[in-house]
Amino acid sequence: MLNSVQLFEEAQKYIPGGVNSPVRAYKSVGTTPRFIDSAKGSRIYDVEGREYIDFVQSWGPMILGHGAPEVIESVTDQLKRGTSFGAPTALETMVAKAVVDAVPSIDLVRFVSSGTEAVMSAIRLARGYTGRDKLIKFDGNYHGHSDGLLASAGSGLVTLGIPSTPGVTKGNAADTLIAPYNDLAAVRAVFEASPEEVACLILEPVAGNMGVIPPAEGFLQGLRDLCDEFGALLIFDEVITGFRLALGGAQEYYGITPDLTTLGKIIGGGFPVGAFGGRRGIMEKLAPLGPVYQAGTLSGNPIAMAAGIAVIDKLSRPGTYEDLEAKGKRLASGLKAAAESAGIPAFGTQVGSMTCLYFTEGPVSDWDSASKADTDFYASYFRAMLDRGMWLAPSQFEACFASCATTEADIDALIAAAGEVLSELA
Ligand code: KE4
Repeated sequence: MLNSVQLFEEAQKYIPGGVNSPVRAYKSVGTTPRFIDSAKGSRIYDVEGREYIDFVQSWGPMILGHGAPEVIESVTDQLKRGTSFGAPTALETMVAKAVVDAVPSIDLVRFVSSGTEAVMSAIRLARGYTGRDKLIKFDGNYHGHSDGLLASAGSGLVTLGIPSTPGVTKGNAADTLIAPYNDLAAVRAVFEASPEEVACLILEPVAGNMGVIPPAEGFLQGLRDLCDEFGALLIFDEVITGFRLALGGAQEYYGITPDLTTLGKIIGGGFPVGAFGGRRGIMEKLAPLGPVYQAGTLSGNPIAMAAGIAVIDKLSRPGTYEDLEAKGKRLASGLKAAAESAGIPAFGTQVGSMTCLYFTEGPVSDWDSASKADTDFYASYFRAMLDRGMWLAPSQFEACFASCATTEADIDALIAAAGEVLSELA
C-alpha cells in the first residue's frame, strides 16, 4: 500500500486538490492529509497502520462510533434486498416516523442526499410559502454550498450579502442578508430595513462551523419572536445538532420550536442523507402536493434509510444524551485545564458532546471574536496532536466531538497529549 504522501500525489492527478471536500486537504494546518484505511469504534487507522482516537467522526455523522454492529446488520440485510429502486419503500416511512416522533417542529419530513440539499430545499420552500425573496443568515454560520448561502457580510449598516466565492451571482447574493451571531438588535435592524421582504431566517442553533458557539441567553427566543413579528419563517439548521444534542436536537435541548428544520450527518449513519421538515401547513406546499418543486434520484435511499433507522433506534435508548453531555464536559474542562497549566491563552466552549478550544483569550460569542483565534498556533497544535495519535479537525473553526464509543480513557489520553503539546508550544 502506498503511503499518504504517495496517495495524495496520485489523487491530485485526478481530483481537484486531491480531495472531494476542501477541508480534507489540510491546507490550513500545513501538512499532508492522512489517507484513511479503516475505522472501528472510537479509532481510525491510516494507510500506514497508524491508530488515532477519532474526535472528528466524519464531521459529526459517526456519533455511535465507527462500524456500530446495529448499523452494519441493518445495512447488510438491506444490501441483499437491493440498493436503490426510485420507488417508495416502507423503510422510508419508518425513518420519517422516527424523525417526526423525535423532532418537535416536524409534522412532515422529506429526505434528500446531503445537508446542502436539505438547506437549499428548505430555503426554496420558505420562499414559496411566504412569497418573499430574502433570507437572513449569520456571519460564521455554514449551511452547505448552495449559491444563496455562500454570501458573506458586505459593508454598510444593513449587510447585504456579497458573493463569498466566484460563481455566485451578485443577484443571488443580494437576496441574502447577514447579521452577527448572538446579536438580536442587529437582526431587528436587518428585518426593519427589508420589511415584508424576508422569507426566512436560518441559523445553526449552536454554531458548529466557527468552532462551537452556544446561543446567548434569550437569543433563540428572541429570533422566534422577531420572525413572528415580521412574518418570516425561522429555520434551524440542525445538520450538526440534530440527534447530536438530544434526540430532538437543539430545539429540544433549548425548548424553542422553529418553523422548518434541516437535518443530515447523523441520520444517515455514515451514508449520504439530508432531510428537511416542518409543520404540515408549510410542508404541504411541496410537490407533488403543492407548487414548490424539489426532487432527487437517491432521496430516501434504502441503504441510507437502513443505516438511519439503526442509528436513531440506538440513540433512543435511555441515558444516551446524559452520557454524551458528561463526556463533552470532561473533554472541555480537561482541555481548558491543560491550556491554563501551560499558560496558553484559550477560551473553551461546550454544548452536549460538541466542544471547542479557541486559542484566544475570548470570550467567543460570534465570528468577530472567534476569528481572533490564533490559527497558526492551532496548526502547530494540530500537527503535534496528530503525531500523538489524536484525530482532530484540521481547522480551529470546527467542533471536537465525543461519541458513544469515546471512552473516558480516550478523553483522558487526549487531555494528557494536549497538556504535553501545549507545554512544548508555550
Ligand atoms: P453537507 O452538504 O456537507 O452534507 O452539509 C452541509 C452543512 C449544512 N449545515 C451545517 C450546519 C453543516 O455543518 C454542514 C456541513 N458541515 C461541514 C463541517 N462542519 C462538512 C464538512 C465538509 O465540508 O467537508
